[in-house]
Amino acid sequence: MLDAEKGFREEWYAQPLSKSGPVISMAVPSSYNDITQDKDLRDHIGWAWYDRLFYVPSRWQTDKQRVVLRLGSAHYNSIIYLNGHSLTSHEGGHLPIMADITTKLVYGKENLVTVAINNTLTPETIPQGTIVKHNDPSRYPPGYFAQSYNFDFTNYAGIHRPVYIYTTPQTFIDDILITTDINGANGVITYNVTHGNTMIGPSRSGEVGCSMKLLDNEGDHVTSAMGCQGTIEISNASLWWPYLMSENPGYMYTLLVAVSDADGNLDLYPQKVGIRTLGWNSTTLTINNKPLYLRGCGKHEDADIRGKGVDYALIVKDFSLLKWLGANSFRTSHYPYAEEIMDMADKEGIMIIDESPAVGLSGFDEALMNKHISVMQELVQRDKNRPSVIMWSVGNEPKSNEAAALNYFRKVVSATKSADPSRPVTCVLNKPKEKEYAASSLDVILVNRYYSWYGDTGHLEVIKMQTVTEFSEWHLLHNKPVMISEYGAGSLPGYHMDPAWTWSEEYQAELMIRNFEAFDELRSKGYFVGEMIWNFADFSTPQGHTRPGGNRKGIFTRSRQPKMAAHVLRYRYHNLANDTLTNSQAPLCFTSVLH
Ligand code: GCB
Repeated sequence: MLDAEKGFREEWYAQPLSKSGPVISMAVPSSYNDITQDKDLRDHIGWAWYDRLFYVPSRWQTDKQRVVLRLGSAHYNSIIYLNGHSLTSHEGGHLPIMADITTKLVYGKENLVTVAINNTLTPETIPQGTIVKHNDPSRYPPGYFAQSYNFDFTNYAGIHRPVYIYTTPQTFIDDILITTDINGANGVITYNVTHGNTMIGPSRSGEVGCSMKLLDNEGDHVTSAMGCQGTIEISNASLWWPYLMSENPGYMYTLLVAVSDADGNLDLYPQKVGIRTLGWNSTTLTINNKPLYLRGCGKHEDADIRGKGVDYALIVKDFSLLKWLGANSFRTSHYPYAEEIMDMADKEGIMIIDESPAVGLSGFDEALMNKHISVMQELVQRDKNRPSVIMWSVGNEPKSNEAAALNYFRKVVSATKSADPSRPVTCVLNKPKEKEYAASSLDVILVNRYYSWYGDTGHLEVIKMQTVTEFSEWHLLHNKPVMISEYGAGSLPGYHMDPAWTWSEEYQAELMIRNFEAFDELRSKGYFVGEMIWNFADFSTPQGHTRPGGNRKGIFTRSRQPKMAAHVLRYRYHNLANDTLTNSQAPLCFTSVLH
């Protein structure tokens, strides 16, 4: 029988793990699931242990450096030890974990960091899951259990993002908050810098000062300012525009923040700043006062071998494909993505609907709500300065037909808005609008609909009618902008059937084209603000009889090769981009190609 607590009881963290038993090599960052040939490791539920020895120079101590350990993320529940002592813990994957380790290090020697990670999901975690215990001894071995969860992607586990140890001076920049505005042709940057002090050694922290230098995207000096809070106005500013909405998308200045104290400590941080405004009302989303139409994809952090581990080549490839498609946006379905991905989005002018890990929630009690609010606060804290982030999504497909969802989402949305009043807040819905309790709290209504796939399978001819009716009614009911956040069909690359048949490339492509007819009609009504195909690429899911090798709704294969659908979408998105540039709402003429 499995002894989950053994590592803690035997204090595996007190020495290198290899002294407590056999260890295997593991890549960081990566999910551990698909790295080896071992089925038990792939399907492991419970604690996994990592460790690493690292050398710390004594210079860091003589220079009175503050030292920080930062993990980009670890999934799901992590306990971190340093040199055999408990350092910190964190619940939830997809968001960073940080700890000041200055006084816990041994300088001029090797140090040991140990991380215990547990991927178990329960009704109290976000996302939720259930451990199903099978107690029938005639059918299952003793103690047999399985993890189940209500979402459609593999619960990959491990240290998914880079781990850094970095230093700062003992007086350091703790946080920077940037907001931007436009005043005629001028850009306005408002900044608020907070600083901290480690209190090692004497310090005159009262005498800390801040100074700012603003550089343009070539690195040339634009202007300077003094003070930890302030406003900078830039004449004839270059604005941050989305891809294909300007000749020069993703323009960013660098605010070089300097914090210094009377002891000669100087901390510098080059904060990227994209100047842009967002607006929203009952029909429209705007960026820099121009109406926005989102042409995008739902995505996943997902690849073979690596699972959800950060992979630089894959990040660059995905952005290259997004631009090839003519997409201007994606949703970080169904959890916050790596900061390396968010950096690319800022730089390339790709807009992001930034989603929390709250996928498929139910139950809606106060404890879950408080946890959900903390996750939203952590997410806002991480991504608040990113020009690419144009909307927060508090979750995907909650069971918001439960009456308790009303109060729950009011509070989660309102807490998100207090954390950041500058962006609209949504939640991605799928319940019938007649009995739905989250929508009334949202700024923009995002709905997932799979007409002619999960319902009326094979009847592509009903898509237009059903989609137009559905989305018009959502708008009518809530008087808010609406968009389709998921639609699509599975297809097996190379499988062709004409006339179109489910799972063929033709079916996927024609289903999209029928949807486009509906979207164009909805656009002409003036409140339909975007469309996102499900999904950018095929991705891994739990094994199941409706998931041949995973979810196959990708318009690209898992190895990022285009299916017919990708070419169809590319044609549409580039046309839409031209259409948006000329500000016309006219429907496109592409819809009859496959008829
Ligand atoms: C959905 C979910 C997404 C699934 C998709 C599907 O509504 O939001 O996570 O993968 O449907 O393919 O069924």
